[in-house]
Amino acid sequence: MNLDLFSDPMRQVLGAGTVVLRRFALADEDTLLDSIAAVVAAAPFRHMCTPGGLPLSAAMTNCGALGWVTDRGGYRYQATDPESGEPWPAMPEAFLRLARVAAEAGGFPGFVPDACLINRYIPGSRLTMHQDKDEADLHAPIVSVSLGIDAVFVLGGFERAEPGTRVPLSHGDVVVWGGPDRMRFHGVRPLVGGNHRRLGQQRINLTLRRAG
Ligand code: MD6
Ligand code: FE
Repeated sequence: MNLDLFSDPMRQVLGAGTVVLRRFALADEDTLLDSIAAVVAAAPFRHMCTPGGLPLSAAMTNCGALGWVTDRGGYRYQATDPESGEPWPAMPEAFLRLARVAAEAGGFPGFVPDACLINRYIPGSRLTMHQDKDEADLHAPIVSVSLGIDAVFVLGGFERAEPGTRVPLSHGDVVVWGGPDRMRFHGVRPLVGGNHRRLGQQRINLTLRRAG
């Protein structure tokens, strides 16, 4: 008999400040997908280039007061979409609410993101190991929402070369991380493929941040 009344199979603790909330975003699926479509209609996905001039494998866009961009000038957050010169689309209510309740479930109450980077992957797309360190307040958590086909997220250490833990992420999974894990290297393995009933051969990842 299992007397561990507190273990929850939908909740996986990966580190002192990192928890995976399995299927946490599923209840909001329709609203999230409609909100993403509206953002993408105003600020289409594009392949931004690294400061070295190489196009990123994942296509990206943003919503919220600030958006993350990279180009020959470097990595930064800015209030306008460089493609249009217009402000990024507003942060949808559904994103704000999900970020708040997920962060709270992960031990970070009162989280109000001002930036959401939206990544789109197709089979073969990947994200090389990196740290997220362009945000003004590195004490705030990041809430990451996976939608569409499966991916393998790699949660590394504090040095780029450290081997990481492979974390499979599926549609609706939410990762909340912050505190002592906030500066860990992490990345996404090349997507294998698959076909998702709502998103076809795509994975869309939302990362909700406090950037300003
Ligand atoms: C992705 N995520 O899952 C990429 N960064 O597609 C990230 O790079 C990331 O999931 C910071 C915090 C959480 C993340
Ligand atoms: Fe990241």
